[in-house]
Amino acid sequence: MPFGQLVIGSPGSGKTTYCHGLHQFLGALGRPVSIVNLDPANGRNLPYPCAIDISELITVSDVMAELQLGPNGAMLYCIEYLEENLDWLEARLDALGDEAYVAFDLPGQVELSTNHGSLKRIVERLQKKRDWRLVAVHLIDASHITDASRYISLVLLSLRAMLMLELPHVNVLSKVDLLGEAAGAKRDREDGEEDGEEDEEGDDPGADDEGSETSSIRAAKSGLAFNLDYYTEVQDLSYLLGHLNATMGPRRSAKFSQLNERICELVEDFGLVSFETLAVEDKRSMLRLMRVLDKAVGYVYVRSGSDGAQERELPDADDAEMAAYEPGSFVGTTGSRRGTAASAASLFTVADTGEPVGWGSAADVQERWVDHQDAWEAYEAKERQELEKLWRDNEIKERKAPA
Ligand SMILES: Nc1nc2c(ncn2[C@@H]2O[C@H](COP(=O)(O)OP(=O)(O)OP(=O)(O)O)[C@@H](O)[C@H]2O)c(=O)[nH]1
Ligand SMILES: [Mg+2]
Repeated sequence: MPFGQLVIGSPGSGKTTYCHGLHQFLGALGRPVSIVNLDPANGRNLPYPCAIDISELITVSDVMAELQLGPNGAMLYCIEYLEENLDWLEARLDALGDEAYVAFDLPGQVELSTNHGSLKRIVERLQKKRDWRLVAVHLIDASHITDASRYISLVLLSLRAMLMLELPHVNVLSKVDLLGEAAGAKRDREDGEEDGEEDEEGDDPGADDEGSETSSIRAAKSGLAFNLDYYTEVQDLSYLLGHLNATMGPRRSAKFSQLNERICELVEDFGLVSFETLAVEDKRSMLRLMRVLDKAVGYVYVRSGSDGAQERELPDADDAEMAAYEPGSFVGTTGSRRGTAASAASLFTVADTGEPVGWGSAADVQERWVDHQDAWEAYEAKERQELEKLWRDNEIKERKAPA
């Protein structure tokens, strides 16, 4: 059965870059991956090899020229046109085979995933008629969390997309490697503007916890109002009210405060939104996200027993870790085998690779990219140099060794 990721998010949130990264990452793991460009505004110079490209069917520029529409109207027209000609897409997706794993690179127009019906209907048809298993990956530029009102807007947007698409859904704060920079710029602006001004903010979300003073001071120093895990877990939003009200400026009124309060309550009542993080060039970050996505879409239980499936050396059938992952028909004893209930391809490249050290939580991401980015970069550069030297030395030794 084919699997796929529907990569959605606002303009510039990193969808195309992520699809490219995913192609390289899954390719390196030996997993199947095809990228489908469904953004009719993407030119032909896409960074990834494109398995299917909507621009062969229709492009925004052609629609703008022929129908005298603006870019947004032309985009919506293109997606409606795709819906009407879904056979075109289905035939090409079928050709990728039953074992396909596809990432759909979508346009940045958020209305496609929040209120326009075409994308939802396309997704429904792929799921119902073609048995596709899809997960929505909603990318959101992490720099928005430095501003309370932008953060709340994006939480609302994420909630809306979740309710609209009705898919397994993973929201992702993208470009976390730039978060330190964004937060630093915000801190510098505020230092300049509000020196000595009294703090109007709510209490710290960790105020009752032991050591909370340290964490709140750390957050304030980083330029974020709270630590990163507050934003990823969408914890008690009432702590943001002070920040939200402070951004209203002269228009500030009791009614606006109440509106903010109701919005926060609404998001909390649904209790659906949380965020993963992503720095696309960082392998550990990609690995962590893939583990979450594979679980969300059920890829950990995929079979790899069709023709051409790779044989892999697997551990003993009595292996406790292996057994824990394999529901149902566990066959074979030792050595290589194919097509067990939970495939080697999925489990041993994704689910069972062990937790990437030091990258299990938002606190680690904050440590790496916000609080001590320079120190980590220096450490990693040194590590890289040492490894390169080791490789060079080994190469020289091998060349010198008699054949
Ligand atoms: N530093 C950093 N930059 C990133 C990351 N992901 C994307 N970018 C950059 O963000 C910019 C926008 O990325 P795109 O992949 O084009 O974003 P998009 O969501 O496809 O944009 P639209 O298709 O216009 O909606 C590019 O300059 C990317 O190089 C990331 O993880 N880290
Ligand atoms: Mg794009």
